[in-house]
Amino acid sequence: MIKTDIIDHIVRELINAERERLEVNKFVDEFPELDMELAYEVQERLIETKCKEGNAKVTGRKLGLTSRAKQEMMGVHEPTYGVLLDNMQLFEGEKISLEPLIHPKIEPEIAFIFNKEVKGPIVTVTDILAATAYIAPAMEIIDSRYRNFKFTLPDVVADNSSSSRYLISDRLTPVSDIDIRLMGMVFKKNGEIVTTSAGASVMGHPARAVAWMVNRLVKKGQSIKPGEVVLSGALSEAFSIESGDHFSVSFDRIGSVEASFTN
Ligand code: OOG
Ligand code: MG
Repeated sequence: MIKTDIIDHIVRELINAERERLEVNKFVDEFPELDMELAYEVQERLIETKCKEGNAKVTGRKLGLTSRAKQEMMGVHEPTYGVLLDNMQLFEGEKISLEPLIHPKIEPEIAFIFNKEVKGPIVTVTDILAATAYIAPAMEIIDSRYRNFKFTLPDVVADNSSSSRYLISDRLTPVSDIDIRLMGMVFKKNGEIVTTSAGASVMGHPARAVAWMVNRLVKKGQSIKPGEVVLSGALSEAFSIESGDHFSVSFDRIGSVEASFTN
């Protein structure tokens, strides 16, 4: 198959899997040419198609696999990124239906909300913080379209880094006098602590993960735009969700956010 046909094929399979709640086999076996470069091309086409056919709009971006806990859990050793769309956004207080999801997991994240453009190729932690209007507690619901949530790095990149839903607290905090590295995090499931972490678990500094992405986006002529949000990547491993579950993430200094799930 020629390259554009491979891209189209994978995009169709991934969109269909999400719509029909089906797991698909990873693509690297069928298409050995699926390297990281091609995978990001698939991701780009996937997002274009979703925007066109599903009338979705880009709200920001997400990092994936930025903490050692996540890399070990998924058996990969490099971060990835993906795109957030308006139809992925959830709001505080709403019950979240598991009905449209395949095998969702939830993870604690830090959201960056930008009020300035940030463009690579040599963006640093300081540049990211200078362009950040607010940070906020967040949770991401990931839902890999791959069978048993198993994939290689190019597979997960093609699948928009497992993006499914995201939830950001309405409490926004200016980043100015906060050392995000030292912000402790407590993650609870049904009232019990399931894991704890701190900002530094994300590549030493969550803003470093954001800078890493921005410096790669420039190869595609892309940047973070004012008003966009970026999720740092999970500070811990992810947890499977069942109907009736309630999760909360609390951070030092910036507050907490909660999510309740139903059928
Ligand atoms: C890939 C997405 C990882 C994170 O925060 O680490 C991610 C996956 O684990 O399925 O969103
Ligand atoms: Mg995540």
